[in-house]
Amino acid sequence: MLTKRIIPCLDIKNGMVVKGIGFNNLQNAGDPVTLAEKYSQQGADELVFLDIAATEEERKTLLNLVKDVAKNVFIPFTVGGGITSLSDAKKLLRAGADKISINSAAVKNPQLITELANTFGSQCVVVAIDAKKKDRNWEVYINGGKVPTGLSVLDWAKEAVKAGAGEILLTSIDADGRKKGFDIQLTKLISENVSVPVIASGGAGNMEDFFEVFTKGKADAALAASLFHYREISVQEVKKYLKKKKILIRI
Ligand code: 0VR
Repeated sequence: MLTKRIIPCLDIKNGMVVKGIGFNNLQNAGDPVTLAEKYSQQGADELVFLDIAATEEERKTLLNLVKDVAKNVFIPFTVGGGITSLSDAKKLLRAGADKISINSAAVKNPQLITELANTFGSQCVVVAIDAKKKDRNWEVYINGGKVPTGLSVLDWAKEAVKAGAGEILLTSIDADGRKKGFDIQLTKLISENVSVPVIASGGAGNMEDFFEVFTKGKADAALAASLFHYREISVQEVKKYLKKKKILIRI
């Protein structure tokens, strides 16, 4: 059994960390490199940087940010947001990112997943899926949670893994930023049906939420933003709590 991973997420806009609720009302949450160093010192297993503006200008900022982080932070980190081609991915990996995450571009062109996996290896390729509850199912949204695709999350996750995804980053838009807990049903459904690690994302509000998503949700890793950025709980405290609850964790 692999150890469960705790992954702080730094959503980036105009070079600063931002955080909102349900992908809206973004507030400034601090400097990315400072926060990244803090989380690394607190014992985070990995980091995710998500460029949620994903404009051309922002792309250059992100590249410089990746270089700065790679110089100062020594845990694996994933970079996502607006990646639409092999060359985008190559620049970010060359700058020091360990993995890249693709979302909208993968839905529009699943072949890109295969090209990335064949070029850089599946272990570098995270497919991010933003999910919104629809009746008794979940629908895939793209473009920063704004555009419904009509795709079932389960079908898309299976297709993405078949295309070469090495990991699934599964975000509940409904839960995002509310600190009311992860979407356990969604996470369990995907974790039970794909053969690659699933990172649960969206809604982390307290230490019990992590325990629940690792046990009932069967997640391999748990991502959180608001909870950590607003300093309500540290990564260490979460890890100490999980260790006491007999969850296999790196401390
Ligand atoms: P928390 O619920 O605060 O832990 O958020 C975790 C996760 O949902 C967010 O870090 C991030 O995935 C939200 N994503 C996006 C976005 C936020 C604003 C705009 C766009 C996006 O495209 O993923």
